Amino acid sequence: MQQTGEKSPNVFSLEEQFQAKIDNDVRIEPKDWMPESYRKTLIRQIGQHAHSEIVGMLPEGNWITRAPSLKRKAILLAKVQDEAGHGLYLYSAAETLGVGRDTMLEELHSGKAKYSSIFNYPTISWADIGAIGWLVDGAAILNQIPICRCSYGPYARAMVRVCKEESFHQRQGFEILLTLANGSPEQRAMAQDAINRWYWPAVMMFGPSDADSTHSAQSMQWKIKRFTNDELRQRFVDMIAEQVKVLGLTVPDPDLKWNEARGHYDFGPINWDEFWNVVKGNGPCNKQRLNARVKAWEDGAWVREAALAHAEKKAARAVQDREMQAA
Ligand code: FAQ
Repeated sequence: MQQTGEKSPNVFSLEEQFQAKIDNDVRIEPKDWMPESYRKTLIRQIGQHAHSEIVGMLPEGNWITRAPSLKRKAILLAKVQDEAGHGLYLYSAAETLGVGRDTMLEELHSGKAKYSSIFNYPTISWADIGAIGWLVDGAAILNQIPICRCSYGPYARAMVRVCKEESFHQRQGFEILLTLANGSPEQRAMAQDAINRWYWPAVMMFGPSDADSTHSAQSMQWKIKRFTNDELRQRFVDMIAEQVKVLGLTVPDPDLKWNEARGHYDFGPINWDEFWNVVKGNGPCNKQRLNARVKAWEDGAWVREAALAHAEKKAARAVQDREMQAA
C-alpha cells in the first residue's frame, strides 16, 4: 500500500469494527475485543443489576415467616430463591468481563456500587408483597425484556431465563392483590395502601429522566440499552393504568389521564428529590439493607474459608496422586 499518511478506506480501526458488529446485531462475546469504556459500562450496569437482585431479596424475605398460608409461604420462598439465582447469574456474567465477585461485593458493602432505589422502602404489610410482585417485578420485566437483545452475549442470555421467572413473579403479586381487593374492607384498604406507597418508587425505578441520564446515549449506541428510561417508564405507566382497573383500585396520581393524541397515559410530576435522596443512601431502609448484606458476608466467612481449604486439599491430593502414578 502506498504510504500517503492518509487512511485507506478499507482499513477500519478496532473501534470501528466493534461498532459495525453492534450495528449489525452481532453479539459481543467475552474474548472479543471491546473498548475499555464498553467493558466498564457493562461491569457497572451488570454489577448494579446483580446487587439489586440480592438486596431485593430482603424486603420480601421479611414476610417469609409471616406469610398468611403454607401455599403463600411456599410461593414466596420460591420467588426469593429465584432472585438469589438471578443475582448469581448476573455476577457470573459480570465476571466474564474480568472483574472478580469479591471486588463487586466489596464495592456494594462500602457503598461505592449502587443497587436499585426501590429496595430501600419498607414492607410493612402482607399487601406489600403483592405490590412488589405486581409493580416492582412488572417494572423489572419491562426493563429487562429489551436486555435479552443486549449486545453483550452473556448478559443477554442470562436475561432470557430471568424474564421468564419475573413474569411468574408479577402474576403472583397481582393475584395477591386481587385476592385482597376482593376480600374484606380491611383487606381492600390494605391493598390500596400498599399500592399508594409502592407506585411512585416503582415509576422512579427506570432511572432519571432522559435529560438527566448520563449513560443512556452511549449505552443506546452500544445496544446495551434498547430504549431510554422515559420510554420504558411510559410503557410501565400505560400497563399499570389498565391493570389497576381489573383490581378495582387506583394509583396515587390525580394527573393520570389517557391522552388520545399521544396514544399514551399522561402522568403527574415525579419527585426527583426523593429519588436522588434514596440513591444517595438516605432512603427509609438504606442503612438497614446494607447492614444486612455486610452481616451476611461476615457471617459467611467460615463457609468461604472452609470451601477454599477443601479446594486446596483436593488440588494437593490430585498432585500427590499424579506423582504416585508417575513414580
Ligand atoms: N436506583 O445514566 P442513567 C429487579 C443511577 S432488578 C439507583 O440513566 P443507566 C428484580 C445510575 O446507576 C432492578 N440508581 O444510568 C427484582 C447512574 O449512576 P452511576 C434493577 C439508579 O445505567 C424484583 C445514574 O443513576 N434492574 O427489580 C437508578 O444508563 C423484585 C444515572 O442514571 C437493573 O439494574 C435506580 N433506580 O440506566 C428483584 C436493570 N436508576 O452508575 C427483587 C439493569 C439510575 O453512574 C425483587 N439496569 N440510577 O453512578 C439498567 O437497565 C440501567 O442501569 C438503569 C439505569 C435503567 C437502571
